[in-house]
Amino acid sequence: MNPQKRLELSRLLSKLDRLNPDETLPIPDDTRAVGEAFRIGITGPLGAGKSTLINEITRQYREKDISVGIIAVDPSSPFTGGAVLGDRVRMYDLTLDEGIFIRSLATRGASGGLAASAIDAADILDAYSFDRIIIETVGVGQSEVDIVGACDLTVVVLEPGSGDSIQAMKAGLMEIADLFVVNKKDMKGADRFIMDLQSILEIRNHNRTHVLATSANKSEGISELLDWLENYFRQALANGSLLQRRNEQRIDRIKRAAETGVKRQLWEKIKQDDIIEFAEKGLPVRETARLLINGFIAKKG
Ligand SMILES: Nc1nc2c(ncn2[C@@H]2O[C@H](COP(=O)(O)OP(=O)(O)OP(=O)(O)O)[C@@H](O)[C@H]2O)c(=O)[nH]1
Ligand SMILES: [Mg+2]
Repeated sequence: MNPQKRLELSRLLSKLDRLNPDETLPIPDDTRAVGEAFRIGITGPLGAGKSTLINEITRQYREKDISVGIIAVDPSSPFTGGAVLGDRVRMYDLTLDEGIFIRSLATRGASGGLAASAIDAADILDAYSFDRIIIETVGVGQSEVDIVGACDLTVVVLEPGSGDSIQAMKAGLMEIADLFVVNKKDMKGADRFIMDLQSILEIRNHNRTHVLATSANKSEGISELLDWLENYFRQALANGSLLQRRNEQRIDRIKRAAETGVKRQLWEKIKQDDIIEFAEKGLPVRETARLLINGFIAKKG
C-alpha cells in the first residue's frame, strides 16, 4: 500500500470515534468489498505475551507475503515492530513494511462503544486489502470479550503458573476460545500447567478446543501456530462454519447498532427537564420510566 493510501486509511480510522452508530462507514468506492480478510481475535490476561506473539505471527505472515492489519485495543504494551530478537532488527523492521498496518484504539467514548469501533476498524482494514486482521484485547471486561468474539477465530493466550490465567478461565474466556495458546512455555511449570488446562477442558466438555504451546520471545512454536490458524480458516471456509459464524455476528452487530441508535434518539427527544418533571410526580421509578418511553414512542409517531 502506498503512503498516500496509508494516510487515507489512517484518517478514515480517526473518523470512527465521531461516527454515530447508525451512520454508514465512509469507505471509499475504490476499496474491495469487506469480508475477504480472516480476522483473528487474541485475548488473555495482562502480560501473557499477546503483543509479542502478534509480532511473531505477523513476521511469519510477512515471510509468506501475507499482509497484516493489527488493532490493539487499550494497549498497555507496545508493538516492537517485530524487533524482538536482536539480530532480526536489522533484517526486518515491521513498522517500515507496507504490508503491515498497526492501529491502537483506546477511546471508550466512541458513540457505539469500543467494541463497535474495533469491529468497524477491522472492516476498514479489510476494505483496504489486508489479508489477515489481528485484534488484541486484554480479556478482562465484557467489551473486550465481545470484540474478540466478533472475529473469525478467537485465541486465548495464557501464561503458566499465573493466578490471572486461572481467573481468566473463570471470566468466561473458556467459552469463547477456539484455541488456547500457553505462551512462555520456557517457564518452570509450563508442562504441568498445560496438563491442568487440558484436564479442565475435558471436565468442562471443551476438549475439542485445541491447546498449543509457544515461547513468543524466542519465536518457538509460532510456525505451528500459523499452520493451525491457516488450517482452521481453510476448513471453516470449506464447511460453511465461517459463513454461519459471520452471519450470526452480523445479526448481533445490527441489534447493537439499533440499540445504540435508539438510545441516542431517546436522549435527544427526552430532555433532562422532562425527566425532572416526571420524577417530581413521585411515581415509582419503573412506572416513571415506562411513561417516559411511551412519551418517546408517541413523539416518534
Ligand atoms: N519468558 C518468557 N517471556 C515472554 C514470552 N513472551 C513474552 N514474554 C515477556 O512477557 C512480557 C509481556 O509481554 P507482552 O507481549 O507485552 O504481553 P501482553 O499480553 O501483550 O501484555 P499486555 O498487553 O500488557 O496485556 C514481556 O516482558 C515479554 O518480553 C515467552 O515466551 N517467555
Ligand atoms: Mg499487549
